[in-house]
Amino acid sequence: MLRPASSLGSAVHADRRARLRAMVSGPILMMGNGSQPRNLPMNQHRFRQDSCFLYLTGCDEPGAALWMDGDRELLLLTPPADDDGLWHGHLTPNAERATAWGFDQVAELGALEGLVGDSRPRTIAVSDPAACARGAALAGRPLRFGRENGDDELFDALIRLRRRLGPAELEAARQTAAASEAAHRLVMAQTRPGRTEAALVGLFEGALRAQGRLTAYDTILTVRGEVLHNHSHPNTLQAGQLLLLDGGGEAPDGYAADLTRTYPVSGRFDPRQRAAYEAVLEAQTWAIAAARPGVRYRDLHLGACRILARFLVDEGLLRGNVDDLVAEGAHALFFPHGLGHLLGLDVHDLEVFGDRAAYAPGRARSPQFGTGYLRLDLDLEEDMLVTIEPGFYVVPAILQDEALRARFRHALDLGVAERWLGFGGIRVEDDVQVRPEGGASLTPHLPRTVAELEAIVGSGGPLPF
Ligand SMILES: [Mn+2]
Repeated sequence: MLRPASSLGSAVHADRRARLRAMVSGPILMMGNGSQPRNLPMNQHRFRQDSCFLYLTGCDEPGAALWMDGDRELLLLTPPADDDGLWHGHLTPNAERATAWGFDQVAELGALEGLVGDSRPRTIAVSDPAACARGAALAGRPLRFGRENGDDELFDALIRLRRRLGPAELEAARQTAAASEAAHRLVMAQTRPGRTEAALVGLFEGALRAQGRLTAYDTILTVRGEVLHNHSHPNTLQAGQLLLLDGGGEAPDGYAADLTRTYPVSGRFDPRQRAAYEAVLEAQTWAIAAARPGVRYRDLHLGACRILARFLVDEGLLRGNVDDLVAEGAHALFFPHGLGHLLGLDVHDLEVFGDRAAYAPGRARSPQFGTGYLRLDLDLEEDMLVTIEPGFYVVPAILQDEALRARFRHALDLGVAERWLGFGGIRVEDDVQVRPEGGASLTPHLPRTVAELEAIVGSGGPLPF
């Protein structure tokens, strides 16, 4: 079966390659990922192409490589096996497949060593260990995915190209966000006491599949939202709980959505839930509106922290001056993560390059608990796509931590905090295009306010499971 060409079209990828080659001299080798066995050789993990390779070629076949030397751009592909027609339904020759990806010149992947010779090309690491090792041998340098990423100039150029999204990319992201919105709405409508997390995660991921999407990351759907990356779904929903759903689809050409909503299982926020929810929503609304070119992302984070700290003081959870509490990091006892991250082909876009892509030169991670988890500290540029995702969590592991208790003894009212244990967590997350007039959510109509959520939760009909 011939895979569908990327919806972006091969001219977009050809233009990206031309821009990259104008930025970086010398031969360039880009390895694609191979297939990875899961529990036996023929039963494989779902294939995901390397994002930089996908960015430059649109080719989502396993076992491919891109060779660029002088004026030459060559796509290397794995030829079909003799029995591929039987098992996989295709025997399409390499040349025909390469044409579909917009390449005039094609070779078999086995020819790679002969092509590269001792030219010592620039290359970067990929997640597939075998392809990564092959790239390392060809480039004559060590490569470890996410650690030793290879040629600095090459990946700095890729960072500069990928960090701002073009119109076609924004449209791809918008379509995936729309499909993810539909899946979120379905779960909202089916949320009620007695429903299981398993049924709801099945509905969510099924709704993405039904729209031609897979998940961009493991879905977080839980009544224990205070566990930040909770990927288990063992619980039955009970009245009085909050359900947190952090999930998004991935388009066939790779662009991700990353959306979170939190709402009451019963369909009605109780007064305490409502107060906390309104504070998180106010922080998010403020930060989205403030996401303009030239604004430092860390300042959005700290502004959101101040709004949340005001709520924490009003509730008696913290004592003191709001600015001082945020400066010393006390807000992180209840909002321990960063405000968000870049979004694009990767759900944490470009995070494989570490903070090099997401922190401006001269900026480094804060040593402070909480702010140290901030994934992004750039001055925003028009058409960057970022998430804005403040939260409020009552985390036993934080409130029972002796070192944190000691450090914030003057600020934290433990007696009040203990009455909040069992509350769970709230997060509200949108995907936001940076615009001069203020950030624009890709899903402005996904229910977000208390009234909108209370209207939709539980409104769906019966399910057969
Ligand atoms: Mn996110």
